[in-house]
Amino acid sequence: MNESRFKGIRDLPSSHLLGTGTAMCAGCGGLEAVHEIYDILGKNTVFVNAAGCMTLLSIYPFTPFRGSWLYTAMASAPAGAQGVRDALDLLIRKKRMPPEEDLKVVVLTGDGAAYGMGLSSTSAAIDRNLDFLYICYDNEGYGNTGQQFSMATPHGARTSTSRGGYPGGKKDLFSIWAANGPAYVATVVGAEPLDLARKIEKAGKLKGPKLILALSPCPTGWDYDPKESVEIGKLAVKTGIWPLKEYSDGKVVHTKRPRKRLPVEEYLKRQGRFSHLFEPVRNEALIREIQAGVDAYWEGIEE
Ligand SMILES: Cc1ncc(C[n+]2csc(CCOP(=O)(O)OP(=O)(O)O)c2C)c(N)n1
Ligand code: SF4
Ligand SMILES: [Mg+2]
Repeated sequence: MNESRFKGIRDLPSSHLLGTGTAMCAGCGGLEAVHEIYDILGKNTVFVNAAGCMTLLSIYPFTPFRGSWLYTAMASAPAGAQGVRDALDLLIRKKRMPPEEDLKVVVLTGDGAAYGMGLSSTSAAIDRNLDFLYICYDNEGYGNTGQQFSMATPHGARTSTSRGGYPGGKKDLFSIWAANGPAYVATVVGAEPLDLARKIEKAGKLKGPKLILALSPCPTGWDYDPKESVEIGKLAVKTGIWPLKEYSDGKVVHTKRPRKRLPVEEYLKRQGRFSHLFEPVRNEALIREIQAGVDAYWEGIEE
C-alpha cells in the first residue's frame, strides 16, 4: 500500500477520524476513489458536498480534509460551488487574498444527486461556465438511505426498491455532460489508479466545468465481501461494462481499452445484487441482454 496516499487523514488528530473510522463501510470503493483524487488535488480545495455516504466523512466541526468543507441540500451542490467561487474571486479582486492562495472548488456528491436531484443546478453551472470540479462517486443507488434505485442503477440490478431487478437502465451522464461542451469529463475507478491520477492531473489544469465520474463498488449496496472491491472495480473495466474514457475539446477518447473483453457475467456473478440472474435458475435472456448492451457500446470503438 502506498502510505503517502493516506497521509492527509493519518496526520490529523484521532478526533478527525470519526467519519472514516466509524461511519463508512469497510471496502468502500467510493472512499478509495476519493482518497486517490484528494491525494492529487491536495489541501488547497473547498469541498461542496450534498447528502450521501461521503457526508459522513465530516462531523462538524471536523473533516478529514485539510481544506474546507461545505454541506448543501441534495439538489444544490453546484449552486453552493458558485457561491464559493464568487466569494474567492471577490476576495482576490479586492486584494484581500493573494491569487496564489486561491482554492479549487470541488463538488462531491453521489449518483443520486449527480444523475437526478442535482442535474438542474449542474446544468445551470455548466451554462455559466463555472470553474469547478464535480466528483461523482457512483455506487449506482441511494446508498446512504439503504440502496434504493437511482438514475444510475444498471438494468437488472436488485435494489431495496427493485427487488426483482431494476427494470430501467443507467442514464448516460458522461454524454449528458459532454453534450453541454464543458472543459472536461472523465470516467474513472479507484481500482485503476494510474488512469485516475492522469485524469485528475489533467482536470486540475483546466478552467471551467469538469466532471469526474467514479464507478464506486459498494459492498453494502451491491452485496459482496468488502475484500472484493478492487477486483470488482477491475472487472468492470475488463468486461467493458465501465468504459474508461475522457472528453475534452469536443472529442471522446477511450483511455484504457480492454484488449479482449471478458464476458460481462464475470462481473455480474460476483455481486449479490445480480444473484437472481444465476440462482435458482440461470436467466439466460437477461444475461444476454446485458451482454448485448455492452457489445453494442463497443461496436465501432474496438479496432
Ligand atoms: C431532498 C432530499 N431528499 C432526500 C434526502 C435523503 N437522503 C440523504 S442521503 C440520500 C441518498 C443519496 O444518494 P447518492 O447521491 O447516490 O449518495 P450515496 O448515498 O449513494 O452516497 C438521500 C435520499 C435528502 N437529504 N434530501
Ligand atoms: S453504503 Fe456503499 S458507498 Fe456508502 S459507505 Fe458503504 S460501501 Fe461506501
Ligand atoms: Mg449513490
